[in-house]
Amino acid sequence: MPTELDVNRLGAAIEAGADPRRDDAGTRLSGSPVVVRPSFDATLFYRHGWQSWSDTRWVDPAIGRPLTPVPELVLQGEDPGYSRQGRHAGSHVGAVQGPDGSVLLLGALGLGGRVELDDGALVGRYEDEAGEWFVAHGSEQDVFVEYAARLGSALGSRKRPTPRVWCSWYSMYSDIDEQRMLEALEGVQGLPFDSFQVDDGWQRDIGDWEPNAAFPSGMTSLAQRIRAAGLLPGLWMAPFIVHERSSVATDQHQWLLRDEHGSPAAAGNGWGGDYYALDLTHPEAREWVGERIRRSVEWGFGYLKLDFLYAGALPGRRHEDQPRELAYRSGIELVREAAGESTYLLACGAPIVPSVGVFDGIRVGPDVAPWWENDLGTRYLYALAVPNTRYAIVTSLHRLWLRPIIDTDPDVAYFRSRYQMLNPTQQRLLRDLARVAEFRATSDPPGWLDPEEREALSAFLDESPEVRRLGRYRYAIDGREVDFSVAVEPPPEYRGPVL
Ligand code: 9PG
Repeated sequence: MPTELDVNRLGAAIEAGADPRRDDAGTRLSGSPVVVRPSFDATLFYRHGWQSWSDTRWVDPAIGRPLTPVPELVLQGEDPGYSRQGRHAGSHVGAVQGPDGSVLLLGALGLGGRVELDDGALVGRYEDEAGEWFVAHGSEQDVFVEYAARLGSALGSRKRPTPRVWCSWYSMYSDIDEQRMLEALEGVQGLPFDSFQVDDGWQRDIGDWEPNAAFPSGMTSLAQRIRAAGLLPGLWMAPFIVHERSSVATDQHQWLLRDEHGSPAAAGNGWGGDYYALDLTHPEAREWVGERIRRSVEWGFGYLKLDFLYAGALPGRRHEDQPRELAYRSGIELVREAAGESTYLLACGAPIVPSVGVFDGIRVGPDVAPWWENDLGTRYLYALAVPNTRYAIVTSLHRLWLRPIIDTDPDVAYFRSRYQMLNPTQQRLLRDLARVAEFRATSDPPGWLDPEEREALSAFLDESPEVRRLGRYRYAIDGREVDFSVAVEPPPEYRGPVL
């Protein structure tokens, strides 16, 4: 018989879980599994994706389908092992909404927690050592605020001024060179940016973090030019992955995460081949990562966008038998130590909760794109993390509760009409999301903007509007009401051009 331990008028019965005790806003318990059964029938389940790009939103448990078996290719962004099970499941935190709109939340305060919806109950499990849980029942706003506060106490939080960033990716993609960077730098003069960030394309290879032939003057020189322009030099790196053709992958087999057969574990496919994950418990691999980070800071970069970080937390065999998210945590702590306290570290493609307290900011959704939706990816393959603005908005919007403990980067906003398939309303929605998330970035080279668009960008970077939350998807921005539900449930006429 389950014992009713509704210590705080929880709206739920705790059917499994050790040592339940009162907390001023809910209940703490420990163990694995813990089972928390709402006293109501769940009408919605909050599914929190594992890493930056993973699907995060409220799903209807009756008709919303969990991720179903689809080719491995499209599982990118999902936590391996959880995406193929038949139940709705998420990482670290899950919640259900009742018919009266109240929300019951179950959230892990440690690294390896997973929450699924099983026969109407929230079931929390730790992958390895059992840790602590926080349970609360109340308004959506309140329970997530309380969970974030407890996560901040458990894992730390770093709040410092959020830089306004120009990033090269969403206009030039990997087609960058020194000349193009200097032209863009010239173009942003007079616009109120704080950081100028060079994205993917500067390096010789993934795992070979030296400037390629397109950057003949080297990275120190580029960083100096950026600093001389009054901006904080920013650089993209993917320090936890190595391409199969890189010298680390070919020469340092013992540094790689292994699968059950002892072969390098697959971490993904891109840049014309497969890439592997570094084993962050291996002392020499750690030394190498630290060295790469220290060097980019020595080059003069004070803002690092560190990408594809999930690789450090993939399941596999490691030099030291540590839980995978603990290995990740020790890897990012090493990165922080190498980068120094004053370097702004932005995590991308990163497990969300395990990154809290170490990074200054984190990407909270998949990549935006100059189009609204990618029908092939989202509709037919159920690969919601393919670049598309609609799901970038949806996922980011459902992660804004993290803002008190880590900067939430919803990705760039667009101001350009050139190379643009988003209509003006869709572009406005993306800018409003940046205002609500309080993270402002764009990739538009000022040379692509007409005077009016440049003016809009300048005003956007300068303003600090008063933002009020009016509902799950409704906000007032300086008194102007914005409704993001058009992205969550777009009316047919709103869907706009597709790929
Ligand atoms: C650079 C880019 C940008 C971007 C990042 C990340 O294959 N994939 O699934 C895939 C996902 C995301 C992605 C690239 C590929 O984008 O989010 O801002 O830095 O890397 O390569």
